[in-house]
Amino acid sequence: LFARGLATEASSSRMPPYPKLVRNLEQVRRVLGSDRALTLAEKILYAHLDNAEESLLTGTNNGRDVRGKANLKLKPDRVAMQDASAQMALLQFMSCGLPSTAVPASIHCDHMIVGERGADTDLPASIKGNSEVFDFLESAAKRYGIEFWPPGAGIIHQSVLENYAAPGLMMLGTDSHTPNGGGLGAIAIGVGGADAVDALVDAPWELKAPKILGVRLEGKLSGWASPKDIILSLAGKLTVRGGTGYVVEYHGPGVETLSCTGMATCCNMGAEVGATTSIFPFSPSMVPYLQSTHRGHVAEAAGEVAAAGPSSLLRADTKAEYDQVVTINLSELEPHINGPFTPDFSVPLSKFADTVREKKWPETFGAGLIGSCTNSSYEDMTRAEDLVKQATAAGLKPKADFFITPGSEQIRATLDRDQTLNTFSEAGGIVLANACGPCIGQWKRTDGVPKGEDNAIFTSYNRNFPGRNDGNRQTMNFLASPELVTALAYSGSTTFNPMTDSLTAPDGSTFKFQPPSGFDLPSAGFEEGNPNFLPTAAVPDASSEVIVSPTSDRLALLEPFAPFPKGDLSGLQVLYKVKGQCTTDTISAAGPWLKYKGHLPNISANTLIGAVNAATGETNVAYDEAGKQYGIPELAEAWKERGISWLVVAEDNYGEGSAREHAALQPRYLGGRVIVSKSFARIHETNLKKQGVVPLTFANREDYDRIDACDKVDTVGLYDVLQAGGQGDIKLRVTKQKTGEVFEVPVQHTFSKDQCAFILAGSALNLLAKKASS
Ligand code: MIC
Ligand code: SF4
Repeated sequence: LFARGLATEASSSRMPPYPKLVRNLEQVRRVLGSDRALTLAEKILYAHLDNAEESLLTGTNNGRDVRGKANLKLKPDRVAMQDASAQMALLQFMSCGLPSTAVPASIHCDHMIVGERGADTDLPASIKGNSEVFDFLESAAKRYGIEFWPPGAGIIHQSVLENYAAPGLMMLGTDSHTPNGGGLGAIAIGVGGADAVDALVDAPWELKAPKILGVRLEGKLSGWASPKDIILSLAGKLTVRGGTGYVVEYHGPGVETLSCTGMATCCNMGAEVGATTSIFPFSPSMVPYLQSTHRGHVAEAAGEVAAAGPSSLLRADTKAEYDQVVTINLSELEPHINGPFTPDFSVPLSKFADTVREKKWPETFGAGLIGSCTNSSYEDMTRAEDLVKQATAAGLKPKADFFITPGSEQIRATLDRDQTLNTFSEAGGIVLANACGPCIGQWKRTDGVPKGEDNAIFTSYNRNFPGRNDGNRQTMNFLASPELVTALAYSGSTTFNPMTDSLTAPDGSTFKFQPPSGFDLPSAGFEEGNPNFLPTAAVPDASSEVIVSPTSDRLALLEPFAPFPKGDLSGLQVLYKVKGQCTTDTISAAGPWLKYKGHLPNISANTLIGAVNAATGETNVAYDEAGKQYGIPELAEAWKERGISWLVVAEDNYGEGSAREHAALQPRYLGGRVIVSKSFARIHETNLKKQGVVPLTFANREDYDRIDACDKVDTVGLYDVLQAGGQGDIKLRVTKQKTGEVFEVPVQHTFSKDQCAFILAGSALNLLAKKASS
């Protein structure tokens, strides 16, 4: 073991470089013209450009059309990685041969921890079961000077909010909910491991300049409505694709009425609408939050920067223009429930019971789960506690199982001190480890619901894809605020509306919940908790040996992928034509597969196993040229052995959901060269390019109907486009397997010059390694 310690007020790496950023913003204004009004997101992003002039003036009609056009080359201030994705990120970083990371970085052990019986038993068991991976991460952290938050310390986004996020900071995180940090005014972006490596080696990180979607908040929340309802209702309006290519920027008078942690919840779930990130301007509630999390010095410095008013780095210019604006009146906002199976099916509470009956969803449910990285703030938990106290006073117990996941040791210890956890436990609630647990399929459900049986659960999490929590694709996960999940758990009924309906107490009396009330922040400050959960110091130590055993089934060093051939791709075969939703969970399932996150050959055995066959409606059933039936990864493997490269044909928002780069690495490893879809989710599209897989979209969406499994496909013009740095047209020449008919379909791409270079080199990592050795 090596030194652990909380970074204190003196820690410089937790202070955004304000003087530099303010200077950079002045330069940006010089480049774009001082009369150009900027949004908050633009200010922070552009102030992090490596070369403002080059990024903002190239291909942008002399700076007039930056959004959606410019390729921003950015220098983030820090990187955070979670244990599942950090393995691949570090394996890639290690192959660059540097002694330490170029920017401060942190690793958070959260995804590999199971939720079953409670923290005391689950945590030691999970540490034991994953010791090889945790040891690898800890030794790499020590070697390269990365702060290591051990298992039990908390979930990445909660720890980042409590320690690193700050107004004006720009950070990358290898997890799609990294935008949680926008609740503290940071531009925090979720990326794949290869993108994180750019920042870790000091190479500029590239992002197509996002458009800006303004969300204007008016009024003030009251009663049952909570910050979660802002984003649940917004997700209903925007859908899972509506935020693609946008930063969601909150503004308007309602902002000042929200708690800092409530704003983080809104930003967290911006990932569910596909947004690049979400952000709030510097606002009053950020100050006490920073102070109570030992960063009074950051609050003070940010306050000084923001004092310049709307023209400052930390606020939008008065005349800032948004590409789209959605207005939400908080005073009229109703609680919402989203789901099942997609986070954008949003129903106001008052209509939910009718919807349940109409859709024939189960009228009872088995479990209510609150907490996670999305909703485990002091405010969330004390509001839930208030409801539990009301029900307990009436002699009621939850009818559904009730689980609580604190987001971090700091919040857990504080809630423990203030008796909140005790209130939950006495009511029969089970407090799980400070980790992802059930949110990522690490839930050993013990209530005996058979696999394959329709059933419902309510969570205050952010995701609800099929099979996400308990591995049962029939479990309908409804997303709601922690308050609502708690109240519903007392009825066990999906049609219960705590705002209007009553329950019968054991003494026969009628019980009706009063609207919940809680506290934004603990009046006695936050507790530090178990000192063993504090992070290690960020001092590189070359003597730390990073061990990857050649016989391990959990970790494997990466072999470089072959470079692109000297010409177009020919003789590709369609491995699978996917119907409907295809998330990164579909492409690379989590749950039991999480243990292979550091072992590309082993995890590749789950490739696309959740994907629905467009021809037959079957899941994970593929057919080869002779009609022989396979599982998808098995067919890919068989074709790989025969030297056949393949492609996948898919519908909209392919790769939605997470930052999981395994969803790109695995197809690449198994011989996948092209994904052609109706549209892509942003992080996944970038991940594909970084790993040398070519993402293309149909120029005519109907062409999806013309290509089938086992058809042969050649690219036409792809090689020239790659060589020309992204200029020119691409087509696919399709030869129908059944009839021999040949035709061409036009396709589109979004390659930047740099991305062309990655694809030609075989992967971004190959290119980095080439640059490092030359
Ligand atoms: C998720 O919420 O889906 C995850 C698990 O946190 C993923 C990361 C991963 O798959 O490693 C994410 O959001 O990016
Ligand atoms: Fe963990 Fe769930 Fe948050 Fe992802 S969304 S970081 S799995 S708690």
